[in-house]
Amino acid sequence: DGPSVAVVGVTGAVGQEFLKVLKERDFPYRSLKLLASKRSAGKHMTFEGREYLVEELTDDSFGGIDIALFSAGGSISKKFGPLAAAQGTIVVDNSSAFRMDDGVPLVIPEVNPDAMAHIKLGSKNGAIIANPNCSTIICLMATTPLHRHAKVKRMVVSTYQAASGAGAAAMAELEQQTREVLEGKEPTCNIFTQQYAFNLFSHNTKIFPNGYNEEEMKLVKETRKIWNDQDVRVTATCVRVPVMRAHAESINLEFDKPLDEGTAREILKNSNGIVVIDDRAANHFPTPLEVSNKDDVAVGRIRQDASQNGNYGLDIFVCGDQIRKGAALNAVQIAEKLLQE
Ligand code: 2RA
Repeated sequence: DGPSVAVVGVTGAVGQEFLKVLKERDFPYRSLKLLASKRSAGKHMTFEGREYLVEELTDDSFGGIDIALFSAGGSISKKFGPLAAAQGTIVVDNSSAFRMDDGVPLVIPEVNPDAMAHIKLGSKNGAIIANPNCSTIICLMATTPLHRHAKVKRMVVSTYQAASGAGAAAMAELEQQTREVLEGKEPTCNIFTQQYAFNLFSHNTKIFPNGYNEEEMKLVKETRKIWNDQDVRVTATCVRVPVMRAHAESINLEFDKPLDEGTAREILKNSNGIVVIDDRAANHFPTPLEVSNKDDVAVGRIRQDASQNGNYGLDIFVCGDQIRKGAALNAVQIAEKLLQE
């Protein structure tokens, strides 16, 4: 008999994807508890042939729960994550609340599984394991296999981020605005302060004194923590683009030793969770639509950085589903790791 599992934030885009992924991967839960805010509690959900009542999240929700998957925003994670861990639950948290805490592993199972090796299911001590930010997961899924072969000294990332990263309401607003604009109407702007359809804009997070926004600083800081390398130089520009649910990223890498594009392509072809789409003759490279609702992160445009001498630099283009590998799949894979003795 498997673990008892709770899903916190079950009615959100990621919460719903948690259920989808648990089902598709036949996760062996013994029991399932669906938790949401007071506003969403009371709904009924049918899942894997069983009827569930969505319960309101309270301090007492976690008694007897082995694993809790959280995706209900940072404030809910901050309030209930430690409470659940104190009751012996292992929390896998998709929010940014604990990602940079020293005692909290920040994990991409294909990249740094050892970071969570000390956390054991069934021990009376609970724990919190943090799911990295989606743009970080997608970036590091593609770059870590190369980094393991030739150490990355510097990484420059430009992201093209989907509406789903701002939640289900943002996806709905993009669709609504697109219809409105095509009908010659004023676009409805509730989630974003400006027109999103047929437009793009700097990521909708706060700007720090250094001029970077929060999304960019997540990429910088989370990369250093996950690679356990405080010296790697990372810079990023994060942009919101009118795409539904998959992020795209243009990444420039500088290595400490030569890495030719042929070797890089072979490394990536043999990397778990990666599919190489790099067909120059057909001009076929990763696209958000092609990776949407899929597990793998797609990598293409693999080429030597022409601005670098020798083969010390590479440019690549990466796409990954933000709700899946960028959030729900990665979290469920962390939960699966807990099942492995
Ligand atoms: C975004 N990374 O895409 C965020 C979602 N967590 O806005």
